[in-house]
Amino acid sequence: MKKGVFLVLSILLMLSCGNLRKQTADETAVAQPVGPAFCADSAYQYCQAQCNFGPRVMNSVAHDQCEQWIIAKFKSFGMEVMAQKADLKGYDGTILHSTNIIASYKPELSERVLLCAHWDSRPWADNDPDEANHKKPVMAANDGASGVAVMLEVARLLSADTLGIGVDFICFDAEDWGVPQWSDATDDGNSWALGAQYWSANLHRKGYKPRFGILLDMVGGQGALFYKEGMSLQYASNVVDKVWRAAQVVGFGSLFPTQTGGYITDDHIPVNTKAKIPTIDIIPYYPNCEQSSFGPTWHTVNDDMAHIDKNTLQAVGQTMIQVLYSE
Ligand code: AHN
Ligand code: ZN
Repeated sequence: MKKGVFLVLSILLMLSCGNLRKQTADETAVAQPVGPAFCADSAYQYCQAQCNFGPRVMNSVAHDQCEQWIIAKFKSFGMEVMAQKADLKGYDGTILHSTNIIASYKPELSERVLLCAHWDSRPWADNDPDEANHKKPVMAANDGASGVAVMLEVARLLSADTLGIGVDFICFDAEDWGVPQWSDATDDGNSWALGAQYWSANLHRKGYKPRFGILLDMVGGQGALFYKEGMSLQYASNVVDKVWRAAQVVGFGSLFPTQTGGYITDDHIPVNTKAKIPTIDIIPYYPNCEQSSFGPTWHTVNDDMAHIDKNTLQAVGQTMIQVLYSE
């Protein structure tokens, strides 16, 4: 009898312990960082290398030289690279000789993720505090080079490691020929993201259908905070949740506030509406910046390497690694 009671108690204890352990495991089942370490020094150098060509303004020599450099770089990491050329018409009638650069990791796999960024520089620093700069080109270290730099570093890491899904890196051209503030033309939003608009209507592969897309826009600025972007929440809230959770897991939650920032017309809009790929925009939001909610250097002559922060590149880059290696 005594033995029987002990047995029952033991079983109850075991069950409760098992149960307890399981609950504890669930509650503390905090995801761990996965994948290789993102190297911000390397990404910084890729940013610098693009800037060394000068502003990569449409129809310029620097633009074409940088195009060849980006293509060669992705190829050196073993990616399959496609250059999608198109002559696009700017708001002012200028014919823009545009190239969307598409680099693919494991192109044979059907399960894929899309990373994208624009690579062209804005021809006019029309948001500069000094009006004398309004028609000068933007170096675009942040607004252009940073997104490509993060993608190149991710590509470098993939080439040295292995991942069970395919990844496409698309460098969109002609994003930043949007109606300048000094122009009389009306800005209906359509003058921006011309390369992304073209690609979304002319996919590089028939039936291309990645699981989701992530646009990297201005991901290297000092003091950048990546609030959730409003259009991304409307089109792909599950992707926003996934990315913001990943940022937290890799220790950069403080750079990814969970509140909503702005509602931005950017390359991800045609990718969502025309290509029907759920795609989010990682773009900074500065709630207290007088110059611009995109930050103090946005569309100014100060968008240069002196205002790039390796910590910002690290936060976004390691978050991308976390997202990809968690798929
Ligand atoms: C708007 O100004 C509404 N969108 C700007 C998108 C952009 C320009 N991203 C970088 N440069
Ligand atoms: Zn811009």
